[in-house]
Amino acid sequence: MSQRRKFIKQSLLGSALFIPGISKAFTTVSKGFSPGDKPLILSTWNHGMPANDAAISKLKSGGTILDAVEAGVMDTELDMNNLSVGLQGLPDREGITTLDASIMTGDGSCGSVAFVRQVKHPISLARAVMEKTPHVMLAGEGARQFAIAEGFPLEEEVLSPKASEAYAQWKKTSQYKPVINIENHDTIGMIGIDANGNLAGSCTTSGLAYKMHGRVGDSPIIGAGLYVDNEVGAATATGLGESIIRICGSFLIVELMRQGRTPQEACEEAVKRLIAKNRDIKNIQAGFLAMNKEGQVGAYAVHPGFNFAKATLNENTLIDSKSHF
Ligand code: SD4
Repeated sequence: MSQRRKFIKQSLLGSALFIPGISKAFTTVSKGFSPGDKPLILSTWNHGMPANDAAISKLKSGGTILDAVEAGVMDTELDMNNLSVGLQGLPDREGITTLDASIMTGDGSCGSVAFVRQVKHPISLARAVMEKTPHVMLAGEGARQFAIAEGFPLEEEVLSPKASEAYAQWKKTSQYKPVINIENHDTIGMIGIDANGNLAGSCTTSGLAYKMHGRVGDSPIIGAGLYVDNEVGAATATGLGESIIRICGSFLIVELMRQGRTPQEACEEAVKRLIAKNRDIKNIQAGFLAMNKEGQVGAYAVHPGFNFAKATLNENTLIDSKSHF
């Protein structure tokens, strides 16, 4: 039996061995989850179900794990019933929908766009930033110019009927209180691993409803909304972006896993840290989703209501996350 297998077996028996220097190769099995399947795709909220299906079908048709996490969230970006992702998402205070997205692979390649308008698939624009520029992040008008140069069609800037109705309602009081859903629909973050252990992730959102014009959340910030490292695992976040940026949430989780925590333990520690670093936690929802390179899974949120979808080649399941409160 290899050293690693021996270690996992011991971990399952409840031992908490920590071997400095070589610990990163050894991870314990997440409590409550069976040891990993590969390939595996995880994504946030109910809309993760159809997104996972799209990602898995991309893998089945020969796509890479990067192709899969892009195709998966593109499905959500087109969902007219989704008011938190894509151009049909709820607008900012000025009535303009602006989008944030990021994409990353386990070798450290990453790209993102922030505060971008009129682009139907910001995740694909983020991928183009990653693959075709020397940069990691493009924002606002520059991102839009890059989209034009790359041949992305620009959409007409009109709110979807549902967003328009909600905005009209909001304008009656125009209360400056960023709205974060604690129900089961919001930003999509997706992380995945292929059969060979290559990881990738994606995250895309229209951000907080009725945010200030120009506000950027955690989703396009590498290390906050998304982080992926083939040596360790991957994490993504949803919820109030400001609270997640403050703790570099996704990077924190990957680093905790590198130090030997399970994905579940790492997500719980990140929520603890977030609670410690943010005031008014009653009104802040944030949720984290992680996997390690063994394909073991963790999820945890500040408040109840967060769920995620977990898909293998044969099965796609919606799972409720545990929460601190
Ligand atoms: C943001 N994190 O822009 C996103 C919004 C979100 O659940 O995930 N809401 O802050």
